[in-house]
Amino acid sequence: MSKTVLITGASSGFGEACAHHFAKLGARLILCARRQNRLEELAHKLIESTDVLIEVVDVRNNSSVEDFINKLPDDWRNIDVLVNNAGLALGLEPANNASLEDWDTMIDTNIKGLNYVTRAVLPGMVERNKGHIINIGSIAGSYAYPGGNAYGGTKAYVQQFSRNLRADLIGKKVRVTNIEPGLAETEFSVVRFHGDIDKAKNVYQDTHPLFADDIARSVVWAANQPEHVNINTIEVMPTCQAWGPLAVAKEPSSD
Ligand code: NDP
Ligand code: 8X3
Repeated sequence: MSKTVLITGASSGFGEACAHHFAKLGARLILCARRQNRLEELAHKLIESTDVLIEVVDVRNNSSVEDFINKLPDDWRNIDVLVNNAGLALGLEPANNASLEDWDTMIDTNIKGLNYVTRAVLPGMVERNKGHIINIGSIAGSYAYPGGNAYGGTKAYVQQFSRNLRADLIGKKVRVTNIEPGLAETEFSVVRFHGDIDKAKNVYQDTHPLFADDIARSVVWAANQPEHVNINTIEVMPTCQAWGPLAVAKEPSSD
């Protein structure tokens, strides 16, 4: 695969695993996230198998996203695959108790950040009539669960935005895929619980969750389809996860 792949949120979890999988196929990698040390460690591991460019970028900051994309060296400008992976959940409180600041951070990252990177990269893809945007949505964008509130809302946005991108790109050879993982053990829950490792571990205890490699395989598979094939959506759950019954609140009668 002689493609140039840009992965956001490459410093851990799915993004880091995608970097390893794409590197194995010989793709050139542009990796970004906020934690420079993590990116450097990853680049150090990958550099023997492929060319790697790292950049510290906070996707919430549109001017730094634009700067980063506009100032890419000439031989890195033609991005073939964008993996819009940077994102997070914060909190699992019911909406009436949830932190508005957490809601804003999720919206700024999962929605606005994804928009900024897409808007910066897409014109080049359209001009070259070639490219693939792979968004990382979530099952939380399709199925509601207690405490999912704003996080699920942001991933519903990713789902519909992905479809609308396809509508805009009709007639162009630019593909769009939304990958919707279920329960997956990464740093996701540590972030969700603001660094409470025990609480995060408890989410996966006595389960066999997805791991980052499971999702990276789906991402790479979608990217490796022949150019006339667009994988619209991939929804992936661990076998131990399924839907429950809809909740019904019972009110005991007074007589
Ligand atoms: P991780 O916490 O392991 O990885 C999240 C990545 O996003 C990190 O590399 C982090 O890097 C990056 N990131 C977060 N905020 C920003 C920002 N403002 N700017 C740039 N990068 C940022 O979690 P996952 O790998 O699990 O999550 C990846 C994606 O998958 C997310 O969009 C998440 O919502 C989604 N997802 C996760 C599921 C799960 O159960 N794990 C299931 C379904 C979807 P840094 O902190 O260095 O900036
Ligand atoms: C992460 C999956 O079910 O924890 O997006 O929200 S879930």
